[in-house]
Amino acid sequence: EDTANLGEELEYTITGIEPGAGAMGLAATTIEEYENLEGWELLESSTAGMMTELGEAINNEEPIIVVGWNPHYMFASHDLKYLEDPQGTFGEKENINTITRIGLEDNMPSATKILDRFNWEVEDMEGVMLDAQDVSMEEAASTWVEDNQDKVDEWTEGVEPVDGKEIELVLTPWDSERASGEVMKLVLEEQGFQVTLTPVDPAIVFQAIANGEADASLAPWLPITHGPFYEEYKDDIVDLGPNLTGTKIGLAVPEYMDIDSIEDLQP
Ligand code: PBE
Repeated sequence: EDTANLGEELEYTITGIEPGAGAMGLAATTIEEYENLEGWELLESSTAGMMTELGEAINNEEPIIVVGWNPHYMFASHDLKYLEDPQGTFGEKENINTITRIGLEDNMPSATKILDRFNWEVEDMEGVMLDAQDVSMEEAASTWVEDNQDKVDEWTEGVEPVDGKEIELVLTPWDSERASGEVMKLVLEEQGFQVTLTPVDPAIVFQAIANGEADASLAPWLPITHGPFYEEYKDDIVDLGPNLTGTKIGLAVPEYMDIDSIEDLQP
Protein backbone atom coordinates (compact mmCIF):
# COMPACT_ATOMS: atom_id res chain seq x y z
CA GLU A 1 0.00 0.00 0.00
CA ASP A 2 1.15 3.48 -0.89
CA THR A 3 1.13 5.75 2.17
CA ALA A 4 1.08 8.85 -0.04
CA ASN A 5 -2.51 8.06 -1.04
CA LEU A 6 -3.54 6.95 2.40
CA GLY A 7 -4.79 10.34 3.53
CA GLU A 8 -6.99 10.67 0.49
CA GLU A 9 -8.30 7.12 0.83
CA LEU A 10 -9.22 7.84 4.44
CA GLU A 11 -10.53 11.28 3.62
CA TYR A 12 -7.98 12.48 6.19
CA THR A 13 -10.16 11.04 8.92
CA ILE A 14 -9.32 9.25 12.13
CA THR A 15 -12.27 7.28 13.47
CA GLY A 16 -12.89 8.25 17.06
CA ILE A 17 -15.29 7.36 19.85
CA GLU A 18 -17.52 9.25 22.33
CA PRO A 19 -16.60 12.96 22.43
CA GLY A 20 -16.33 12.93 26.24
CA ALA A 21 -13.59 10.28 26.27
CA GLY A 22 -10.15 11.21 27.51
CA ALA A 23 -8.78 9.34 24.51
CA MET A 24 -10.53 11.82 22.21
CA GLY A 25 -8.77 14.71 23.92
CA LEU A 26 -5.45 12.96 23.37
CA ALA A 27 -6.28 12.27 19.72
CA ALA A 28 -7.22 15.93 19.19
CA THR A 29 -3.94 17.05 20.77
CA THR A 30 -2.11 14.58 18.54
CA ILE A 31 -3.62 16.11 15.41
CA GLU A 32 -2.61 19.55 16.66
CA GLU A 33 0.93 18.61 17.65
CA TYR A 34 2.01 16.56 14.62
CA GLU A 35 2.63 18.94 11.74
CA ASN A 36 2.11 16.12 9.26
CA LEU A 37 -1.46 15.73 10.52
CA GLU A 38 -2.45 19.18 9.35
CA GLY A 39 -5.83 18.95 7.70
CA TRP A 40 -6.68 15.61 9.34
CA GLU A 41 -9.94 15.30 11.22
CA LEU A 42 -11.11 13.36 14.21
CA LEU A 43 -14.50 11.79 13.68
CA GLU A 44 -16.72 11.69 16.78
CA SER A 45 -18.61 8.46 17.07
CA SER A 46 -19.19 5.87 19.78
CA THR A 47 -17.17 2.87 20.80
CA ALA A 48 -19.76 0.59 19.17
CA GLY A 49 -19.72 2.72 16.02
CA MET A 50 -15.94 2.67 15.88
CA MET A 51 -15.92 -1.12 16.35
CA THR A 52 -18.42 -1.52 13.50
CA GLU A 53 -16.32 0.67 11.18
CA LEU A 54 -13.20 -1.24 12.16
CA GLY A 55 -14.83 -4.62 11.53
CA GLU A 56 -16.14 -3.52 8.13
CA ALA A 57 -12.78 -2.10 7.06
CA ILE A 58 -11.03 -5.32 8.06
CA ASN A 59 -13.60 -7.48 6.24
CA ASN A 60 -12.83 -5.50 3.09
CA GLU A 61 -9.10 -5.18 3.79
CA GLU A 62 -9.47 -1.45 3.58
CA PRO A 63 -7.38 1.06 5.50
CA ILE A 64 -8.69 2.63 8.69
CA ILE A 65 -7.17 4.50 11.60
CA VAL A 66 -9.01 4.32 14.91
CA VAL A 67 -8.60 5.66 18.40
CA GLY A 68 -7.65 2.43 20.17
CA TRP A 69 -6.87 1.35 23.72
CA ASN A 70 -6.46 -1.60 25.96
CA PRO A 71 -7.71 -3.28 28.06
CA HIS A 72 -10.25 -3.91 25.33
CA TYR A 73 -11.10 -6.94 23.20
CA MET A 74 -10.43 -5.00 19.95
CA PHE A 75 -6.90 -6.44 19.98
CA ALA A 76 -8.20 -9.95 20.65
CA SER A 77 -10.85 -9.85 17.93
CA HIS A 78 -8.71 -8.13 15.25
CA ASP A 79 -5.06 -8.09 14.18
CA LEU A 80 -4.23 -4.52 15.09
CA LYS A 81 -1.10 -2.54 15.83
CA TYR A 82 -0.56 0.80 17.52
CA LEU A 83 1.12 3.45 15.40
CA GLU A 84 4.36 4.62 16.98
CA ASP A 85 3.96 7.96 18.69
CA PRO A 86 7.43 9.58 18.62
CA GLN A 87 6.11 12.83 20.05
CA GLY A 88 4.47 10.98 22.94
CA THR A 89 1.15 12.78 22.73
CA PHE A 90 -0.67 9.63 23.91
CA GLY A 91 1.73 9.17 26.83
CA GLU A 92 3.30 5.95 27.96
CA LYS A 93 1.56 3.01 29.56
CA GLU A 94 -0.57 4.30 32.37
CA ASN A 95 -2.74 3.21 35.29
CA ILE A 96 -6.35 3.07 36.37
CA ASN A 97 -6.70 4.58 39.84
CA THR A 98 -9.21 4.34 42.64
CA ILE A 99 -10.47 7.64 44.04
CA THR A 100 -12.90 8.41 46.86
CA ARG A 101 -14.63 11.45 48.23
CA ILE A 102 -12.97 13.18 51.15
CA GLY A 103 -14.35 11.72 54.38
CA LEU A 104 -15.25 8.29 53.03
CA GLU A 105 -12.58 6.66 55.15
CA ASP A 106 -14.19 8.05 58.33
CA ASN A 107 -17.76 7.24 57.24
CA MET A 108 -17.11 3.84 55.72
CA PRO A 109 -13.78 2.47 56.87
CA SER A 110 -14.52 -1.09 55.75
CA ALA A 111 -15.55 -0.09 52.23
CA THR A 112 -12.53 2.21 51.98
CA LYS A 113 -10.23 -0.62 53.03
CA ILE A 114 -11.63 -2.90 50.32
CA LEU A 115 -11.47 -0.15 47.68
CA ASP A 116 -7.90 0.60 48.69
CA ARG A 117 -6.87 -3.06 48.44
CA PHE A 118 -8.62 -3.69 45.13
CA ASN A 119 -6.15 -4.37 42.35
CA TRP A 120 -6.09 -6.73 39.41
CA GLU A 121 -4.27 -7.33 36.15
CA VAL A 122 -4.97 -6.33 32.56
CA GLU A 123 -5.66 -10.04 31.83
CA ASP A 124 -8.33 -10.17 34.56
CA MET A 125 -10.14 -7.13 33.24
CA GLU A 126 -9.85 -8.28 29.62
CA GLY A 127 -11.14 -11.72 30.59
CA VAL A 128 -14.31 -10.21 32.06
CA MET A 129 -14.74 -7.92 29.03
CA LEU A 130 -14.32 -10.78 26.59
CA ASP A 131 -16.73 -12.98 28.54
CA ALA A 132 -19.25 -10.12 28.51
CA GLN A 133 -19.44 -10.42 24.72
CA ASP A 134 -21.56 -13.54 25.32
CA VAL A 135 -23.21 -12.94 28.69
CA SER A 136 -24.17 -9.83 30.64
CA MET A 137 -21.40 -7.83 32.30
CA GLU A 138 -22.94 -8.72 35.66
CA GLU A 139 -22.73 -12.42 34.90
CA ALA A 140 -19.18 -12.12 33.55
CA ALA A 141 -18.13 -10.30 36.73
CA SER A 142 -19.79 -12.90 38.88
CA THR A 143 -17.90 -15.70 37.09
CA TRP A 144 -14.64 -13.82 37.65
CA VAL A 145 -15.42 -13.41 41.37
CA GLU A 146 -16.20 -17.13 41.70
CA ASP A 147 -12.99 -18.10 39.89
CA ASN A 148 -10.83 -15.66 41.87
CA GLN A 149 -12.20 -15.97 45.36
CA ASP A 150 -8.63 -16.08 46.75
CA LYS A 151 -7.97 -12.58 45.41
CA VAL A 152 -11.31 -11.31 46.68
CA ASP A 153 -10.52 -12.78 50.10
CA GLU A 154 -7.28 -10.78 50.21
CA TRP A 155 -9.24 -7.58 49.61
CA THR A 156 -11.83 -8.33 52.28
CA GLU A 157 -9.64 -10.04 54.88
CA GLY A 158 -10.43 -8.88 58.41
CA VAL A 159 -12.95 -6.30 57.22
CA GLU A 160 -16.07 -5.94 59.39
CA PRO A 161 -19.25 -6.69 57.40
CA VAL A 162 -21.99 -4.02 57.44
CA ASP A 163 -25.74 -4.26 57.37
CA GLY A 164 -27.10 -2.76 54.16
CA LYS A 165 -25.10 0.46 54.18
CA GLU A 166 -25.48 2.29 50.86
CA ILE A 167 -22.51 3.20 48.71
CA GLU A 168 -22.44 4.78 45.26
CA LEU A 169 -19.69 4.16 42.75
CA VAL A 170 -19.42 6.37 39.67
CA LEU A 171 -17.85 4.94 36.57
CA THR A 172 -17.40 5.75 32.90
CA PRO A 173 -19.57 3.91 30.36
CA TRP A 174 -16.81 1.80 28.75
CA ASP A 175 -16.65 -1.97 29.17
CA SER A 176 -13.36 -1.79 31.07
CA GLU A 177 -14.96 0.28 33.82
CA ARG A 178 -18.24 -1.61 33.71
CA ALA A 179 -16.14 -4.71 34.38
CA SER A 180 -14.31 -3.30 37.42
CA GLY A 181 -17.54 -1.69 38.66
CA GLU A 182 -19.57 -4.92 38.52
CA VAL A 183 -16.76 -6.87 40.21
CA MET A 184 -16.50 -4.32 43.04
CA LYS A 185 -20.29 -4.25 43.36
CA LEU A 186 -20.32 -8.01 44.02
CA VAL A 187 -17.38 -7.80 46.41
CA LEU A 188 -19.00 -5.02 48.45
CA GLU A 189 -22.39 -6.75 48.38
CA GLU A 190 -20.75 -9.86 49.88
CA GLN A 191 -19.75 -7.55 52.75
CA GLY A 192 -23.31 -6.36 53.25
CA PHE A 193 -23.23 -3.09 51.30
CA GLN A 194 -25.99 -1.90 49.00
CA VAL A 195 -24.15 -0.72 45.92
CA THR A 196 -25.29 1.69 43.20
CA LEU A 197 -23.25 1.95 39.99
CA THR A 198 -23.70 5.22 38.09
CA PRO A 199 -22.13 5.55 34.63
CA VAL A 200 -21.21 9.13 33.66
CA ASP A 201 -18.68 11.01 31.50
CA PRO A 202 -15.10 11.19 32.81
CA ALA A 203 -15.52 14.88 33.72
CA ILE A 204 -18.54 14.02 35.87
CA VAL A 205 -16.71 11.19 37.64
CA PHE A 206 -14.30 13.69 39.14
CA GLN A 207 -16.96 16.32 39.77
CA ALA A 208 -19.27 13.88 41.59
CA ILE A 209 -16.46 12.63 43.84
CA ALA A 210 -15.21 16.16 44.56
CA ASN A 211 -18.75 17.32 45.45
CA GLY A 212 -19.32 14.26 47.60
CA GLU A 213 -22.33 13.27 45.48
CA ALA A 214 -20.76 9.88 44.88
CA ASP A 215 -18.51 7.88 47.19
CA ALA A 216 -15.81 6.36 45.03
CA SER A 217 -14.68 5.51 41.53
CA LEU A 218 -12.45 2.86 39.99
CA ALA A 219 -12.49 4.60 36.61
CA PRO A 220 -9.78 7.31 36.27
CA TRP A 221 -7.07 6.55 33.70
CA LEU A 222 -3.97 8.43 34.90
CA PRO A 223 -1.72 10.32 34.64
CA ILE A 224 -2.50 11.26 31.03
CA THR A 225 -5.96 10.26 29.80
CA HIS A 226 -7.98 11.93 32.56
CA GLY A 227 -5.09 14.12 33.69
CA PRO A 228 -6.84 17.44 33.05
CA PHE A 229 -9.76 16.43 35.32
CA TYR A 230 -7.38 15.13 37.94
CA GLU A 231 -5.52 18.46 37.96
CA GLU A 232 -8.77 20.35 38.34
CA TYR A 233 -10.13 18.28 41.22
CA LYS A 234 -7.09 16.75 42.94
CA ASP A 235 -7.41 18.86 46.12
CA ASP A 236 -11.02 17.76 46.59
CA ILE A 237 -10.64 14.00 46.17
CA VAL A 238 -8.68 11.20 47.81
CA ASP A 239 -6.47 9.24 45.42
CA LEU A 240 -5.97 5.65 46.62
CA GLY A 241 -3.54 4.89 43.80
CA PRO A 242 -3.60 2.36 40.95
CA ASN A 243 -6.00 -0.57 40.87
CA LEU A 244 -4.55 -1.71 37.53
CA THR A 245 -1.30 -0.88 35.75
CA GLY A 246 -0.39 -1.10 32.08
CA THR A 247 -3.25 0.47 30.13
CA LYS A 248 -2.50 2.02 26.79
CA ILE A 249 -4.10 4.44 24.34
CA GLY A 250 -3.04 5.28 20.80
CA LEU A 251 -3.93 5.34 17.15
CA ALA A 252 -4.46 1.78 15.99
CA VAL A 253 -4.55 0.31 12.48
CA PRO A 254 -5.03 -3.18 11.00
CA GLU A 255 -1.76 -5.15 10.76
CA TYR A 256 -2.01 -5.30 6.97
CA MET A 257 -1.56 -1.56 6.68
CA ASP A 258 1.93 -0.68 5.56
CA ILE A 259 2.49 2.09 8.07
CA ASP A 260 4.20 2.09 11.46
CA SER A 261 4.27 5.60 12.83
CA ILE A 262 1.98 8.58 13.21
CA GLU A 263 4.77 10.50 11.49
CA ASP A 264 4.29 8.39 8.33
CA LEU A 265 0.90 9.99 7.69
CA GLN A 266 0.93 12.70 5.04
CA PRO A 267 -0.86 16.01 5.18
N1 PBE B 1 -11.34 4.84 27.28
C1 PBE B 1 -11.64 3.63 28.01
C2 PBE B 1 -11.75 5.87 28.25
C3 PBE B 1 -11.31 5.39 29.55
C4 PBE B 1 -11.56 3.95 29.44
C5 PBE B 1 -9.92 4.82 26.99
C6 PBE B 1 -12.14 4.89 26.07
C7 PBE B 1 -11.41 7.32 27.94
O1 PBE B 1 -10.76 7.58 26.94
O2 PBE B 1 -11.82 8.21 28.67
